[in-house]
Amino acid sequence: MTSETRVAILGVPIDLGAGRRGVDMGPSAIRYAGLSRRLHDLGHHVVDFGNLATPMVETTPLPPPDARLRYLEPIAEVCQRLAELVSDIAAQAMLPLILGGDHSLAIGSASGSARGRRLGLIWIDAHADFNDETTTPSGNIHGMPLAVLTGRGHLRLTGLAGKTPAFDPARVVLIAVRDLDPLEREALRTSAITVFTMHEIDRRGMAAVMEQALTIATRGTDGFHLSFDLDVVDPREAPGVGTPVSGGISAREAHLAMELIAESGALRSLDIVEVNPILDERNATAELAVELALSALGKRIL
Ligand code: HAR
Ligand code: MN
Ligand code: MN
Ligand code: MN
Repeated sequence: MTSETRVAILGVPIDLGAGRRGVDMGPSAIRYAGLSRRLHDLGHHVVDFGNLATPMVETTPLPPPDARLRYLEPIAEVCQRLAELVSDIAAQAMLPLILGGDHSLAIGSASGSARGRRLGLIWIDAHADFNDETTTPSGNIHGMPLAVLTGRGHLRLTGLAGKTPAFDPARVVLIAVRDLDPLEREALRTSAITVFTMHEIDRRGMAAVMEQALTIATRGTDGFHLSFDLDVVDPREAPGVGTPVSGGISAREAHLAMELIAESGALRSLDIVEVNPILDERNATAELAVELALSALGKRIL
């Protein structure tokens, strides 16, 4: 029923890009929820590549209090290795499934996936992650990956796809955003990225929004990368995330989005990020992450 995909799981236990600890344990929690076995039961061929080696906060020099790009060097180094690995996996006709970890890792995963091909980008997140060092209120790099991937940011980060920008903003869609910083908002308004805020989802429904998003991300491309931040789901259903924001999409709406993504047949790689087991309730958010990955990879009720 489900067409078999060769899925390559890769964990990136990093939390240097976030302002709060704990998302480094996300890959373990998602694996513990049965990701590999359940993908296999769905009919896929699954290879778990384990975790990328990542530095931890305790053994990394603390950035100065006024840093605008906190932990730039270690994050850039991790993202560079991640980009190589994802690019190699994709070249072997496998679909990379990257487990986070904070969202800064998408700089590496999405860049690696976009090497040598023209991909669209679908970003499902409560946040826009569109800050740079001049607009960030926090200096946290997990608030910057979408800016970097569309060509705005530090040179250590913007070139990892072997081209800048890694993604043409006209082929990038941001979905279910509801928390923007003032300068980030201005940058987003003047960019060519298509933004569907919570307002559009409430008004038009997830199905209509996703249909349009998929058209944008696939027109003239070789498929798309999906970056899915669990904080997009309302904290009542996904409490275990680094930066919860109320007023999010329901778990059902998230499933619908994933099911339409699977139906498109154009998904080339995906990130599942920002799961924070410290704040979770009996691993419910990690279990939701697994369910959503299954939907994105073809799980159907009937
Ligand atoms: N916009 C804020 C900042 O730049 C918060 C970013 C939070 N990011 C994530 N990823 N959790 O979406 O600091
Ligand atoms: Mn098998
Ligand atoms: Mn994010
Ligand atoms: Mn977010």
